[in-house]
Amino acid sequence: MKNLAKTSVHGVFTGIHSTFSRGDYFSVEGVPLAKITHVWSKGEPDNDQDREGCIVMSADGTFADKNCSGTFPYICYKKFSKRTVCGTSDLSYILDNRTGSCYKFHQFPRTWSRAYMTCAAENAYLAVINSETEGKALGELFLKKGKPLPYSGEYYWDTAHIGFHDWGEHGGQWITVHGDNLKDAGYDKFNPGEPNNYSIYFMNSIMYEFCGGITKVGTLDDMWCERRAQFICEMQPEDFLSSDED
Ligand SMILES: [Ca+2]
Ligand SMILES: [Ca+2]
Repeated sequence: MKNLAKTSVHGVFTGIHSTFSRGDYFSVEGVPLAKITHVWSKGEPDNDQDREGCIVMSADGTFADKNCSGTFPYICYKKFSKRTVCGTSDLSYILDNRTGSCYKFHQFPRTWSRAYMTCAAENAYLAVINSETEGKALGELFLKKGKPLPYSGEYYWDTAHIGFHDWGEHGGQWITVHGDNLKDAGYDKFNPGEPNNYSIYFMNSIMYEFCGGITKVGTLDDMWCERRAQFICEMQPEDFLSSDED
């Protein structure tokens, strides 16, 4: 980490924080700071304005406490483990032989952009439907894996986020996260009456439906990006296989 931190003049976030009890630092794995070799930067830790609960490693390798809401580069690490046919150690990704893609159904509802980020963090992407077969397969996956959510305004309960979006000027131009329009991507079958761009007044502004979703019968719907929904990530096993042959 010291070597990597050298490249950032502002330092990098470590996984050491005191979220649970201010001033009592532990790593994300639960190791107390006392058991981690460290040297504090000059004048640190100062818990400036009583708002600092995360540790940043400076370019010289010393530690400073900082506001967790601050913006710093960060380093991810992952233990090496055996990968499945999908190219990931995440056993929730299942290969569907009908489409040749691997999918993971996320039951924890998120907004569209958080769902997008979650898939990216798993080395996948918000599912893109490329054929009638894939539309059907994802509808079935939703039907099978979808979890009943509380019937409230906070969640979609019959639509899941997938990877298309009304980009740019928000003029009803539906584009996948890979940049194709739906027809070119291979599937543009909206649910009857959709896309309807249903609008409501929300937090002092009008909210329109600029994000893409799928129903349990595999048809498409336009949805509010900010309302949380379950979602589907997709990854291509070929990416893993071909990179392995190189
Ligand atoms: Ca696909
Ligand atoms: Ca709609």
